[in-house]
Parts: sequence; C-alpha cells; structure tokens
Amino acid sequence: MARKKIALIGSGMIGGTLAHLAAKKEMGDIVLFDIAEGMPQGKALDLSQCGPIEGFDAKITGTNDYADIAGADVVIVTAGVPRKPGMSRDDLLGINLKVIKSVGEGIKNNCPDAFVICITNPLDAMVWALREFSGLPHNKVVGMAGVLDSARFATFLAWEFDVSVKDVNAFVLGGHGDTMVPVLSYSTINGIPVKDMAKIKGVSEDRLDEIVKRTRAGGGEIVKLLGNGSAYYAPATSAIAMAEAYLGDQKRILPCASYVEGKYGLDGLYVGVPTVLGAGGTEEVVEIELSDEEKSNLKVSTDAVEELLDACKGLDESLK
Ligand code: A3D
Repeated sequence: MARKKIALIGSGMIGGTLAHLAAKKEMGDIVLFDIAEGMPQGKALDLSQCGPIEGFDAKITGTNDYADIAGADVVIVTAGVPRKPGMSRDDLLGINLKVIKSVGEGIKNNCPDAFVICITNPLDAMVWALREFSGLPHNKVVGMAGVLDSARFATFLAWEFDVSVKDVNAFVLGGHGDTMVPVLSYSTINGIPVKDMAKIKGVSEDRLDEIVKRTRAGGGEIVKLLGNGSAYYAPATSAIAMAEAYLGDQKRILPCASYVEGKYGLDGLYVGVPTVLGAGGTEEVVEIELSDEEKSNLKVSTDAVEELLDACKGLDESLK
C-alpha cells in the first residue's frame, strides 16, 4: 500500500510541530508548504535529520509550489498570522481571509479529494471560507478547535481535582472564541460527573466557574505569556488526533468545527459540535441534549460566528 501524503499549508510554529508529530507517528510522507522561501525547505531538512535518531520512515519535503501538494490525503492549514498580545482572534479576519482564499484555490486545483483540517483563526469563519473557496464537500472540510479547548478544560479540571488527565473527559462546544461553551454537564472524571466530583473534593461552584472562564481565555493566557505568537504544541497535537481518526477510520467522537445544517437549530454554519470522524470525514454531527442555560450560551456563541461570516462576506464579493 502506498504511503499516505500529508500536506501542511503554513510551515510556521504549528506547521513545523505538525510535521514532527506526523513523522514520528509515521502517518505518511509530509509536504511542508509556505510562501516564505527557504523556510519550509529548511524545516523539512532539519526534520528529516530527526529520522535516524527517532527511527521514523517519512519523506519530508518543503516547497513554495502548490503543485507539490498534488494527491495529498490530508491537508492541515495553518497559513496566516497568529495573534499578538491584546489582539482577539477576530482581529485577524481581514488578513487571514485573503490567505485562506489562496489556500482554498491551491487545494481545489491540486488535491480536491483530500480531508482538510483548518486551524487558522478566526477558526469558525476561516473553515467556512476555506470550504467556500475550495469547493470541497462539507464533510471533507473541518476546523480544529474543540479538541484543543476540551484538552485545556480537561487539564485545568485534572489539576483542580488532583487526578490523572487520562481520566478526565471534558467537552467544549460552540465557536472558538471568548463565547465558547465548556459543558460541565457532559464532562466527567472517569464517568463521575464533574459536579459530583466537585462535591466529593469540596470544590465550590465559584471555583468551577473560574475553571470555565480560564478555559475560555486559555489561548489568550498563552499568547500573553509567550509575548510573540500563540500556542502551537497542543494545537498541533489536536489536529494530528483528528487526522489519525480520518486516516484510520476510527469513528472517534471529537468536538470539531463541523458544518451543521438542521441540528442545534442551525442552518449552514461551521461551529464546534461533537462529530464522528472516520474515513468519510465528518460522518455525523451528534446532537446532544442541552439545558436551557447551555442552549442560550451556545446561541450567544453561534451568533458571534454568524457575525464573523457576515464580515467575511463584506470583505470578499465571491462569498456572498
Ligand atoms: P506562524 O508561526 O506565524 O505560522 C504561520 C505561517 O503561515 C507562516 O510561516 C507564514 O509564512 C505562513 N503564511 C502566511 N501567509 C501564507 C500564505 N498565503 N500561504 C501559505 N502560507 C502562508 O503561526 P502559527 O503556526 O503559530 O499559527 C497559525 C494559525 O493558527 C494562526 O492563524 C493562529 O491564530 C492559529 N491558531 C489556531 C488555534 C486554534 O485552536 C484554532 C490555536 C493556535 C493557533
């Protein structure tokens, strides 16, 4: 069987980390693409030289030519600019929309059968625009955010309860912004609802609220600490888990920015929802029952995503 081909559009901090992880896991041959000349080639060479030490077989190449992503099975998109301290994800819209347009066309012309995972921010708007520009079916274009946001939520819960992260199952829904919805009612410690665990461990509701708030602001906390750029290790790991679910037809249920039509009262929007990921791409959006409060929080979040889509349509005629 031929090796799979993984194309990484954007070879910056997340792109380079993705390449390293994909190579280590021998997921396939890897093409690093970027508009910066020399940089993807340099990273590819450097990463290739990890092979003899780490013992992986993966051909890693760097390029500035979209023709080299031809036939890719999976494309992961990080092209664009990240946040600087004080910026919101939405501040990136104008600049990253132009980038996503060129990426969408590159994918359409070279690997229209690929499964495409978008990471570029503002995520929910960029994944929608990428789907529009690439013309791929909705089930083959997905956004990575929920896996990361849920991992942040799980980390903070594990620290609070002093338990292994392996036993924490945390869930975040909605758009990837300050209005995201960490859902305590579906978060458990090895099956024990978080609210029950809080009682057992003497953790107050106020403290749980603080954890929810910290999760929502989790990306900004790292941007502030780094001083330059945004998180990249956990975002890369999250996207790799999604790519593995697709390549291995794993049927994992992961929170992804998927195209939702009909469910959750939505009509054609990309937003974070539990999604079955398998060989068919986003095979099913799972509609879970939410409390009235969770529903209204989700509505605030999806309204914010809709506003961003309107802004995209205002910036690019072809999206109207
Ligand atoms: P960075 O290290 O700057 O890498 C971005 C790369 O994109 C750079 O190497 C650029 O040269 C390249 N690039 C710019 N324009 C183009 C273009 N037209 N075509 C191809 N490549 C181009 O950023 P990063 O890797 O840290 O972050 C990448 C993106 O991911 C940013 O938009 C971040 O905001 C976003 N991000 C999203 C999450 C989510 O959870 C959704 C988390 C962290 C970062």
